Amino acid sequence: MTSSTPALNVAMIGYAFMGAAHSQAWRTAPRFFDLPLTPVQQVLCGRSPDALVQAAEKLGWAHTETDWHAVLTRDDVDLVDICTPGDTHAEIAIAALEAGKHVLCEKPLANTVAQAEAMVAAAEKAAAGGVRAMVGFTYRRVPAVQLARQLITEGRLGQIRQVRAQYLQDWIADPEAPLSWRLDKERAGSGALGDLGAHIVDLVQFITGEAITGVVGLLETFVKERPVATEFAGLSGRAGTERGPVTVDDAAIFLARLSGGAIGTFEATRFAWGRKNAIRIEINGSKGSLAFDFEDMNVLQFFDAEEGARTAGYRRILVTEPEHPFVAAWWPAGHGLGYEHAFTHQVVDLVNAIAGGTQPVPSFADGLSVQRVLAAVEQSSRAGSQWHDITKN
Ligand code: SOE
Repeated sequence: MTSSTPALNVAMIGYAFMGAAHSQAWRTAPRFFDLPLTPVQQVLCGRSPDALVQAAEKLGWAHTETDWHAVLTRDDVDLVDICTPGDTHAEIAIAALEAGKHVLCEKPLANTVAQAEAMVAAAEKAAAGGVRAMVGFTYRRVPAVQLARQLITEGRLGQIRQVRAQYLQDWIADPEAPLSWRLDKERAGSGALGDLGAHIVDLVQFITGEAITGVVGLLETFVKERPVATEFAGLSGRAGTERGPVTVDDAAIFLARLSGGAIGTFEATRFAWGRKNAIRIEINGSKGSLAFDFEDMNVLQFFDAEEGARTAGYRRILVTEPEHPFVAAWWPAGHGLGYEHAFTHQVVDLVNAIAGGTQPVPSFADGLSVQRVLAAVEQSSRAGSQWHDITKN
């Protein structure tokens, strides 16, 4: 693609589900948005040479590397996009920032608070030299979520009193669903809590503008052993018969207090049969309520309590007008956006921040604040669901 704006050469580490989503975002962003820099899909990095070459061709990457260290020595790489499991985030992100590369890192930021703190320190140091770091809490950039944030900022909900947040999936509700890295504490950090709970913690903190200050948590693992997936069976040759332990939570629920005085209930599970990717957020304020469900992602429900009782009711706002965040770049009103568009919006905001010399959000510090909540929920659950005050850590 020829472009009139300077190139931003990108290297991406990992190319599974998130890698595919990020690839399409890097490719699409400059085709729909006017960007001050043009992303170039320069290098794809992964460990299996044959699969890597095939993925690079399919996803549109010009070159490949099988060792991420080699990526960081390349002069033709300006930004490193980390789409690997959580246990590798800290090491790669810190090394990339030290090598002067901007970083986009998938969520959750890390597997532990200590790793996340080290990443924040590296990001702050790098920022002094104009090198930027951002964590990929993509759902912030769904237009309906942005509109929710705008309405709250404008005071349309008044004082926030109560928050209800759920992230419901069902992909391991079947006890015979195979083990994957997402069920391995070493690699994923935690289960539904970090994978799904991290999103709703970030969304609630973003939409309300308030921080979670304390929690009471309860984690449960319903299925303690699962069949080992073929690709994880190693050399045993017993794929399909071998079983391995699940070392993470299957479901996580917690109560929370927010810095502005609101209280919240949170639920993250992979055991909600029939719910595929249901992120449901409901916020009640002194002047009204908002409700969002990702399974109907182009809609935001708004109840204005200041309207007379005769006509008041939840208003279904179809968030597809050019006046709505990001929408003007896409299709005419009513045509709707999907899951992948939020990834494109993430690239747009990141590229604008890099070119404008500003801190992209969510920052690594935002990622750390989520990590602290996740750790507090785990500690609370371990301690028999005792109250855990995050501000005292
Ligand atoms: C799997 O549960 C998963 O891919 C998460 O890891 C993502 O963050 C979420 O967006 C969709 O579901």
